[in-house]
Amino acid sequence: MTMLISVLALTLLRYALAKTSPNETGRLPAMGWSSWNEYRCDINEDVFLTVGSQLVSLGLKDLGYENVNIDDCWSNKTHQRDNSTGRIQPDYNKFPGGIKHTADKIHNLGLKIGIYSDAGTLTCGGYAGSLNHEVLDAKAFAEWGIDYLKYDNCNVPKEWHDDYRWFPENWKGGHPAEDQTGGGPEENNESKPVPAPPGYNWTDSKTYERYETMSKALDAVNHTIQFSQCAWGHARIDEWGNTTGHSWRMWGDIYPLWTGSFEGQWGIMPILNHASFFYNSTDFWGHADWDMLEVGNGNLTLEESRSHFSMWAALKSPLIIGTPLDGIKPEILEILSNKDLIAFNQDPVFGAPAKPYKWGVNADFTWNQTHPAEYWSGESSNGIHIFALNTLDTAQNKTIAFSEVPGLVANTSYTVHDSWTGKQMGIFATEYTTLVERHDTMAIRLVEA
Ligand SMILES: *[C@@H]1O[C@H](CO)[C@@H](O)[C@H](O)[C@H]1NC(C)=O
Ligand SMILES: *[C@@H]1O[C@H](CO)[C@@H](O)[C@H](O)[C@H]1NC(C)=O
Ligand SMILES: *[C@@H]1O[C@H](CO)[C@@H](O)[C@H](O)[C@H]1NC(C)=O
Ligand SMILES: *[C@@H]1O[C@H](CO)[C@@H](O)[C@H](O)[C@H]1NC(C)=O
Ligand SMILES: *[C@@H]1O[C@H](CO)[C@@H](O)[C@H](O)[C@H]1NC(C)=O
Ligand SMILES: *[C@@H]1O[C@H](CO)[C@@H](O)[C@H](O)[C@H]1NC(C)=O
Ligand SMILES: *[C@@H]1O[C@H](CO)[C@@H](O)[C@H](O)[C@H]1NC(C)=O
Ligand SMILES: *[C@@H]1O[C@H](CO)[C@@H](O)[C@H](O)[C@H]1NC(C)=O
Ligand SMILES: *[C@@H]1O[C@H](CO)[C@@H](O)[C@H](O)[C@H]1NC(C)=O
Ligand SMILES: *[C@@H]1O[C@H](CO)[C@@H](O)[C@H](O)[C@H]1NC(C)=O
Ligand SMILES: *[C@@H]1O[C@H](CO)[C@@H](O)[C@H](O)[C@H]1NC(C)=O
Ligand SMILES: CC(=O)N[C@H]1CO[C@H](CO)[C@@H](O)[C@@H]1O
Repeated sequence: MTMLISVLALTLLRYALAKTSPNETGRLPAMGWSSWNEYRCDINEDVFLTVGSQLVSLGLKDLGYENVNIDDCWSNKTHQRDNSTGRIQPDYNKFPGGIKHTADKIHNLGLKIGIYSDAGTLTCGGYAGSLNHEVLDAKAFAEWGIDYLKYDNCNVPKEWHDDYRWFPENWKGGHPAEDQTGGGPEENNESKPVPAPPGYNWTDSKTYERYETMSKALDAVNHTIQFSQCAWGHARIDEWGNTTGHSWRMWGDIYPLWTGSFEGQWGIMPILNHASFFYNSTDFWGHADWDMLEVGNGNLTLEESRSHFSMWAALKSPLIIGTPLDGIKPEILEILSNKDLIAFNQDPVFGAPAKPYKWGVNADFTWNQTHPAEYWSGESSNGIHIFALNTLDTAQNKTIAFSEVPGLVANTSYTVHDSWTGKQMGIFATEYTTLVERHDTMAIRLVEA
């Protein structure tokens, strides 16, 4: 009983810490579509209205993809703010009727609309940022009917630089709980930042202050706006992001590559390697964001797109589609429409993500940007989900030994459902083996037989 009470108290404490919002906004990972990955700055109202109607006609809205998110480059680049009111100005060539006009049309489709700003003086694309204009901009967004804000981290002026810096890309392994100093100096430092002392509380950082200021400005407006904090994992935002917002980016930008990086943007494996260690901060009301989906983009093979989608669903990352819906290939639409994986991502009862229970190619807890953890599992309302990623360049038979999977009970038979085919594969008591293609992921769900 005492045990039960302390567990309850702990649970309540956890939820008391996180930012919660009306209408369950941000309780579950966000789902939607964003213009950045494929359109970059080449956007206009038509892009979003077309996407909106396609989310509906392709059945994606019914699966939960409800946000149509305008990313960078929507505002007036040359004349950023109204001279007398200071209000941020839309680019009227791209949005002839203004943002509210677009928002109203998106709302008429039963969808939500997202916008983008930056916790610096300028956005990454050089448009107006919201630093020192948080209250004004939050009001404008609310008046326009904006439901979701992605808040980026470019062009932070010197006086707002952190005293200590933690950049996830500089972290090279170990156990996160034992590493407050990880990251070390920024590579192109002007100010020679030093690593934080052990036990440093990152809510004392200026990054925290920049994001908290916008968080409070959003709380003060008369419209619920989901807050997606794009601070790239800096200043250990995973330790405090659930108190200021609903999600927080964990790493630099994603790129449609299997492994390695391209011009500072990262492939799927390096991101998943970081996630193999830093998955713990996600629960209801707060989600580590491993960046928008590249499913169907670049040179990712179909198997790689499947792995990308299943692991992002498993991590309970926001699922924000980053591919054009116009002429989307049926096999790509099928991946994005996977009901079993979406159900895991959006489970109303279990908030924790899947966790690695075994690395696979390398010894457990090996930091390796080509071969991250391969075996993951997580509990859901529909059973235990297991994900087995094949990081090797040839097809592999992969075996799930039930005794290794947390939550499975010894000497119990389970019905195995294949999340990709939707088929029941039979009843198994000790293990389940199947062929996993190069860079593909086995995704199964086990229910006691
Ligand atoms: C918010 O994050 C902190 C730090 O990771 C964690 O202790 C707390 O449980 C989280 N709260 C919720 C509701 O997940
Ligand atoms: C607004 O201010 C800018 C810079 O001070 C000036 O160049 C511009 O003429 C002003 N525009 C209007 C409409 O007053
Ligand atoms: C930007 O604002 C200036 C000043 O109001 C205006 O002349 C110009 O047409 C605007 N540009 C766009 C693309 O809206
Ligand atoms: C960091 O400081 C904040 C604000 O004072 C506090 O709520 C939080 O518990 C502290 N975190 C840790 C890990 O001590
Ligand atoms: C906030 O919204 C409510 C409901 O729409 C409305 O009744 C109220 O007047 C609004 N308050 C302000 C300050 O706009
Ligand atoms: C909750 O959702 C309903 C229906 O969409 C909406 O009318 C209402 O304004 C929302 N309330 C808040 C506080 O956002
Ligand atoms: C995740 O959290 C659990 C429970 O608090 C802890 O035992 C484990 O060490 C954490 N793992 C990592 C990688 O931080
Ligand atoms: C895809 O591969 C081709 C040929 O190797 C290369 O030229 C192109 O840049 C790649 N595309 C992406 C998005 O990486
Ligand atoms: C990653 O793991 C592979 C397979 O064990 C190994 O060949 C490679 O050297 C490792 N890379 C690093 C950077 O440790
Ligand atoms: C996988 O297992 C099957 C059945 O035992 C076998 O026929 C096949 O050769 C194996 N494939 C690989 C790549 O090991
Ligand atoms: C599972 O079954 C085996 C063989 O019947 C038996 O030796 C073992 O004790 C059982 N384990 C549990 C936990 O019941
Ligand atoms: C470009 C630059 O100034 N780099 C310096 C960053 O800080 C490290 C450690 O203090 C120096 O070794 C670099 O020269």
